[in-house]
Amino acid sequence: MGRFHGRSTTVLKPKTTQEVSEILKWCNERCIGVVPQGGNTGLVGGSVPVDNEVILSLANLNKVRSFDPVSGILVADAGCILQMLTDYVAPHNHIMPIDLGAKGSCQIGGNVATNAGGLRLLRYGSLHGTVLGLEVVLPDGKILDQLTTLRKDNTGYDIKQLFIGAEGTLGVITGVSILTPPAPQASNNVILALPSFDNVLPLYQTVKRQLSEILSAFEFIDRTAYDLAVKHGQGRALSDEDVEGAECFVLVETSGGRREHDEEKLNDLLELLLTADKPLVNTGVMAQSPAQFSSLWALREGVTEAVSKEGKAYKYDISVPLSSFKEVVDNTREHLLSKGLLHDKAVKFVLGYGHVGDGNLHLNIVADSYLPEIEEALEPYIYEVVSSHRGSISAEHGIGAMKTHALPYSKSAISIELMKKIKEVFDPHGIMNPGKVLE
Ligand code: FAD
Ligand code: 2HG
Ligand code: ZN
Repeated sequence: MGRFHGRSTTVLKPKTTQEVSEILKWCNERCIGVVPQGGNTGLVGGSVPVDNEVILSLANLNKVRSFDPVSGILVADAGCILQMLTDYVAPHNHIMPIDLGAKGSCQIGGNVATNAGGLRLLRYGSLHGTVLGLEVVLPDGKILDQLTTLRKDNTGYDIKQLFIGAEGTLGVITGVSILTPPAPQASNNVILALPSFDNVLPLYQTVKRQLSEILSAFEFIDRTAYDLAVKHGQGRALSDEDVEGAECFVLVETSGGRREHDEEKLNDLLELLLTADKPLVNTGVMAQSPAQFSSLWALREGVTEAVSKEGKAYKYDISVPLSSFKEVVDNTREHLLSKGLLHDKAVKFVLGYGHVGDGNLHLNIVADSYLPEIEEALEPYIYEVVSSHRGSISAEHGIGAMKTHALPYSKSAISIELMKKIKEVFDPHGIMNPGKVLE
């Protein structure tokens, strides 16, 4: 993101869990801070040092340990890249339960450490459910082996859950055991152009009702996000006719057992939508080939990349009620306008996109450069809006270095006190990813 910088001089790239253990033991004895680094794709500065910590890269811990094609349980080193694991399980007709735009660079350990959500959460749930076990090196060098492959294990506190989403502040994840679902026999997608954001909620209800068990994604991009994706070559643009009058777009994906059955359901849905007295959508473009399927996805997945090509982005990854997605984006735009910061005055675009099915809005503010006056206009303004909805200031990207000061907007004083006590138990010398999550 070009927003966070440290001044570390040392990157260590261990090849084994034992080496990770020796590094942490050595650093712990000398109270030297350590920043675990996966694919470095995180969006809140979590993998970047704040000072001169040692960077511990997991890139060389990158082997699959085992895969059971019957249960679908995969055990892999934390440094395995997500796309590599997807390719590994594909010939066995399985898929990873998580998918995200950064799949070509992010690592499974980084995904677990951030509890990444992504594009398949609607169907396969969060990593808190699909991760069955972890191997973690604790700050004092002890190796916590909880790398089980059990579906059921109610033997007291489930300690591995604490590391899922801890962003490297409690220990270094070195191995992950994860349940991979069977690959759907048929996948399809369609992009729907909507005349108004007000139609998104009724559309979601209709789509859920019509597609039921085959619905696997329901993703939203507003017009600004779509235009930026197209401008920066993400996916293939729809025709002028298809986008005319569209205020926003929804990408619907189906994953089912039989192509004809799923296509029939999708076609019925489109017919219902387009022939209604007051149609919820202007038009719908259904993928006709695997290439088009990927291209439609690229329009949605490519927004982050398009935004970073356009300028410097302030990213707010928030959970708010679905009904207020547009209001939050529009009000932020108005707010920046009232401060004289919009358009030729530093901020170029305010856009919204995200995971409708998960109630997760990505509010991005794109500027020519990072400026203190923009940040002052955005914070605490946005956090107060989120808090007024009893929402979350970080739906899926984590707290990292970016949001430590804002944690009280989403967590009570008692929760933060307990988090600090947990941190103290695992990491009394405070060497693990200092300055992240907790101030
Ligand atoms: P890094 O960025 O290297 O690290 C992230 C955090 O985890 C840091 O705090 C780091 O210290 C810690 N960490 C990394 N590895 C370990 C380890 N082995 N043990 C302990 N701690 C560790 N996120 C979503 O939730 N959903 C999305 O849809 C999504 N899409 C994205 C799309 C793009 C194009 C990009 C660039 C990012 C996206 N993200 C998304 C952000 C997401 O958090 C990361 O992509 C991913 O989960 C981080 O993995 P990583 O290996 O790059 O971790
Ligand atoms: C997505 O859903 C990611 O595309 C990234 O979570 C969101 O860049 C962002 O703000
Ligand atoms: Zn997201």
